[in-house]
Amino acid sequence: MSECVFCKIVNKEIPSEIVYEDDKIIAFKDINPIAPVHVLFIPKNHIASLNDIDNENADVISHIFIKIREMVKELGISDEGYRVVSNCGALGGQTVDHIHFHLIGGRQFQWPPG
Ligand code: DGP
Repeated sequence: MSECVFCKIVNKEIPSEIVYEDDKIIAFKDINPIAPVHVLFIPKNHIASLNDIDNENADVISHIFIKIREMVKELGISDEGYRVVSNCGALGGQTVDHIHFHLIGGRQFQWPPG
């Protein structure tokens, strides 16, 4: 059994607030939201980070971005703006080693990030 916390969410071994799911991906609310909208999109198959994207798994990554596009339209934040972030590795601030895309929105963000 996987020790990965996001694999456990995929397998429903731990609870989460799922907002979208299909056979390839799942999206759920971040446990520690930093904005009014904070949803994590992940592939169901374990991919560790951006460093592990290749020609074999690129389809699921593009699928995630199509679903993000659909969700921001549904949420009505597509015109006002939002941010999609994938932290990679220690310096990038990645704390869960299962690739994920943070969809954050509903407030003003600054640049550069800290
Ligand atoms: P990152 O720092 O980019 O690796 O972001 C990991 C995010 O995952 C962080 O914002 C908190 C969230 N997270 C960690 N564990 C859980 C969990 O068990 N459930 C949910 N819903 N989110 C989690």
